[in-house]
Amino acid sequence: MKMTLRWFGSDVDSVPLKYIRQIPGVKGVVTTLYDIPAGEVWPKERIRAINDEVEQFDLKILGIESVNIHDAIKVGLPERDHYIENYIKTLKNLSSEGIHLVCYNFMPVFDWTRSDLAKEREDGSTVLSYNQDIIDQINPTDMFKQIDTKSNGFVLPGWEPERMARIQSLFKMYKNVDSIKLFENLKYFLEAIMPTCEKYGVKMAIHPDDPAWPVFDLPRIVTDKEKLLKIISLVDSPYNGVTLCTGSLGSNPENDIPDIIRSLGSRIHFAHVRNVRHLEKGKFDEAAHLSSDGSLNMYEIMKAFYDIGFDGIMRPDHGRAIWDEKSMPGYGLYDRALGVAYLNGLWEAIIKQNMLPKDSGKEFFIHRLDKLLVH
Ligand SMILES: [Mn+2]
Repeated sequence: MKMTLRWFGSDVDSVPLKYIRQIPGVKGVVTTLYDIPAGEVWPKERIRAINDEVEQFDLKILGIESVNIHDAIKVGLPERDHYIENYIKTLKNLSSEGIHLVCYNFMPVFDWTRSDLAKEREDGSTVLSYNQDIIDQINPTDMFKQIDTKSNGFVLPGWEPERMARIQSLFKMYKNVDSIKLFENLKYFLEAIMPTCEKYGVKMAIHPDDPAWPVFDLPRIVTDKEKLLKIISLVDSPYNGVTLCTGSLGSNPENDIPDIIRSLGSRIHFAHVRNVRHLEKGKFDEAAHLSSDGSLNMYEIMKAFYDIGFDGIMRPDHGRAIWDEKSMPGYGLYDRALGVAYLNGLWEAIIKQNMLPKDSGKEFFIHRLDKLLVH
């Protein structure tokens, strides 16, 4: 397992690489070229420049989150082939610069959705929160305004102003796209890019929808075990994989996360690990990573990753806002660094517990340790 932190680039992120390097066990970042619109080719020089910047701090770019998918691909418009071609060029450019993991999502119109970006908790920290009753009462444009005014001045991924300016036309575009159509369009996209992924060794990792149910009557197809298994079977290639986001899938209490991890096994290429606190149906707050602070059993989740021999990229996900830090909501340094320390602690304990002499030979354990330990 390789522990990383998400980093949005020095122009955007409040957390400098210098600090990320000082978090114990973090050897890399996952990042993006925030200013390149979906559908355009990422130039090699830009990828090389951000790589050089990260390497100056003894870190590596271990994945991209995200290379966004143009709406024409998700909707299935005739011009999708052009945008798929561009996507393929970007994948080639990334691999030539040594980057072999790409996270993406296939959500119509909105990326993640929350009703509150700074809900105050009893200890004075704030968290992102979701309340279906509030979402049901507002229209998407007002929703954007609300999110924009509470984002501490940061542009949030998936909520870019230029995208939101087109919100009415985006809704129109998706008018005839139901979940069946969305699956078909995803299959078309995957079939087109997989030969390139296989040739250049780029692992694709689709991110679950957040929350894990339809929002504003838009279809959502990355929400539970059944659908995730369907997605990895759309093209049965090891490069067609998943970002296992415990918080997004965990927004629905019916999702059994350890079971989903074991079912997907080696098709999980990227792990987002965080906790959520379930409230009533359709309502949840984000939480600290610690199991007892939320509703998910983080030990069981990390144990499931261990059991599948997970040796991919992991990162803590959204943290609370604590200690008066001002950052993009969910993406401060402090609580995510606490999350890293906690997850690494669980991981070390699980590995060492499973090293106790058993029937398996010493060689097996050394091999497994080398593969699994944070290093
Ligand atoms: Mn996530």
